[in-house]
Amino acid sequence: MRTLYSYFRSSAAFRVRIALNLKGLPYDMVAIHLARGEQRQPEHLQRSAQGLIPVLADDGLMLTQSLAILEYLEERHPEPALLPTDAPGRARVRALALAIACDIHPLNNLRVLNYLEREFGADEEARLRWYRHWVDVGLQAWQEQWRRWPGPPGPYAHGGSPGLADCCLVPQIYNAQRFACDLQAVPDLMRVFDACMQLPAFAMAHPAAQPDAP
Ligand SMILES: N[C@@H](CCC(=O)N[C@@H](CS)C(=O)NCC(=O)O)C(=O)O
Repeated sequence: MRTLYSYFRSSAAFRVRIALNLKGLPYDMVAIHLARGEQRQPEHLQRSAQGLIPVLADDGLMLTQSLAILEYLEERHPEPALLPTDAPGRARVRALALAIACDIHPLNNLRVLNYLEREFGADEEARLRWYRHWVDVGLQAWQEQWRRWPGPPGPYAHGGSPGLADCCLVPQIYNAQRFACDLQAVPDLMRVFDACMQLPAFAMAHPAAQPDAP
């Protein structure tokens, strides 16, 4: 049996929940309460030396890093595919996924926001400004990049079936909504988000649907 170490609001765990659901792979969920610091407890550091979630325990392996987990699931369970069959398509989808996972999300992680507060005295308003700035510029550039290299017609990020880019985009939009970022500037992304959220795999993975949600 697989176990996902998750937290309802974690967008990196949200990516993995979507992928497991899309592929129809059952899993148990263990909640790691990030706001209480459970990710830094010795028990969790045994799973992830970085003290992060998600971690997926599968087949005797302790897998970390959401994008590596998604690629692992894709290799082990190829259908339904998260990646296109053509190399240019795969490059496009991976670039879209990585633009979120490497360039937007890490700047706004809990530990980064906490460090800004602790070491630089950033108050709530300053942290919000930081958060919104990186989401706004990141998503607007994402939309521009997405338009410049058109993929197959939607409704998803790359054609008629959801994939790796959607697994990253949807949680990032959820975060942006939570922090009242400027989503009017990214109408194309909102259309993709809305199409994804119609699917049970995405709806079931949503933070509000998680057993550890308050
Ligand atoms: N690059 C990692 C990022 C994982 C990550 O940042 N997880 C966050 C939750 S979304 C976390 O565990 N944060 C704990 C903290 O900031 O202390 C991945 O994609 O798995």
